Amino acid sequence: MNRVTRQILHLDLDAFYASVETLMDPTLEGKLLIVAMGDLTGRGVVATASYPARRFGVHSAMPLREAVRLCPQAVIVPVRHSLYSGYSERVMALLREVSPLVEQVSIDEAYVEIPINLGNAAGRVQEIQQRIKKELGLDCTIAVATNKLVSKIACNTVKPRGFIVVPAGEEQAFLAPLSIDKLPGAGRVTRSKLTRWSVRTIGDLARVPAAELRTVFGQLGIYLHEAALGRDDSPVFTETRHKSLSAENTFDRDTADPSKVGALITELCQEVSGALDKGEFRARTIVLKLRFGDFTTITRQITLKIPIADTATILACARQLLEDNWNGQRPIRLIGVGAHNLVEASAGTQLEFPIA
Ligand code: DCP
Ligand code: MG
Repeated sequence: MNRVTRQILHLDLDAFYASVETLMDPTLEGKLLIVAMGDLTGRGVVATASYPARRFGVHSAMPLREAVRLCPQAVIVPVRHSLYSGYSERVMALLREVSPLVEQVSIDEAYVEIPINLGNAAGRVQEIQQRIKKELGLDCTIAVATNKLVSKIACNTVKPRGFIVVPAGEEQAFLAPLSIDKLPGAGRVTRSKLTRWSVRTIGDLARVPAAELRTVFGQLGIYLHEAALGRDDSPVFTETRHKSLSAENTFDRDTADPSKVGALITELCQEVSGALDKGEFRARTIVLKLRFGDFTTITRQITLKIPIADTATILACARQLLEDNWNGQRPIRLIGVGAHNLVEASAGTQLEFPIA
């Protein structure tokens, strides 16, 4: 098989928001700590919890009320996004010192492609972990594997303060004993369909014939088969390969008023369109982000055959996504519109509104 062997590092900071809050107030060290969004008296939602608090069953996205019931002694502090962004940027800058091929995937998570000929890769990677601790005061977990999928899964198996290398050729064997819910993309619905083959582990999934998975799941089936074998060829997207633009805004008060929702979406689409024009970009993918009153957040996207930049088409995409994902009644707190998969303006012309 003609596979390029790569070394991909996946880094994820441990209990990120809680760790930053502890840096700000060292008396929180080792405490039962919950960082919460929204109303701290009960209507809020848990953003994250310190590892000691997790032992009580507290986890991200849990209603705060429930978290307080499980762990009444916990100290609760509100989220401070701008503070965490600063730390996030410093971590990413440090990673870029190691390799220019850094793909940030969330506020506290990144993939780094390490040069294949880098001597003593394991030692170098552990150095990064130590530097993040020493220079920024933060704990993180790092995994290295030959692809993004395996490094991400591996990282989650050794949290917190973990370090793991999955050697080339051992991907499938490494994944085999892990529960199927560790596989990104195998959500609740997919997992329930997989019970027909009695799939409980990733190894069980690897034994299901690819053709059967394909019949039941289509494209997703092909992914599931490849993933279970520990294969993933997806590239590490760096800034230049993966530009995106977005605009978002929060309502003063959660609303289900269609005219207010429509007006904000129009405004955001105009903003994104203006930014695309300015950078002489066009976008292949339009993303709508909705955060509802209970802080549940969804992002949905439409990918177009031809890249676009004009407000009318961006708006048509955003409205379609809204129609498909909002019942017109659930109060909305925040709306975001994003343009992803950007190309230079000269690379495509707008002819129509074709949805892939
Ligand atoms: N976050 C959030 N709401 C969620 C999930 C996460 O606000 N539903 C925020 C708080 C987290 C940060 O994003 O600190 C990073 O998310 P992670 O999933 O990486 O969680 P942690 O870093 O807190 O813990 P872990 O050690 O499991 O990575
Ligand atoms: Mg994390």
